[in-house]
Amino acid sequence: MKAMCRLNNVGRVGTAILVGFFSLGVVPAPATPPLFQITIESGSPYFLPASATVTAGAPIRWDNPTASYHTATHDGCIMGGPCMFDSGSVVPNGSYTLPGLPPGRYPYHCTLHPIMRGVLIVVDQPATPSQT
Ligand SMILES: [Cu+2]
Repeated sequence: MKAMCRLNNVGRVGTAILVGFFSLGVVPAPATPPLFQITIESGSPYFLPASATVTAGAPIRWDNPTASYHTATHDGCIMGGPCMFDSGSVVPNGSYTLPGLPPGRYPYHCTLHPIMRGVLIVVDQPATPSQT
């Protein structure tokens, strides 16, 4: 009598599958122009620089080192025009960053202190980056 004893080894189930996450998060995009920084001051001219020429798409950040709340509010927000940005109250030692604006001229003010006024002049990004 022959007894057949078979061992069925169903091993090797562990085929490692590596799922790459390379496609998540790295989106080729045009280089973002460098951040433009504006300082809020308690005295004139209040926004430094008060008249700022900024490249289209460049992030713009207002820093508030003063002891008071301030806003950076596009004039359009209170004049029935398109409201392109409004920081809301920026706390002392806080800041507000605007991701970027299309080309144009954007007068703005502080809603808490209407005497505080500034203007952003947003210009097209140069076709070829200048190297100086
Ligand atoms: Cu203010």
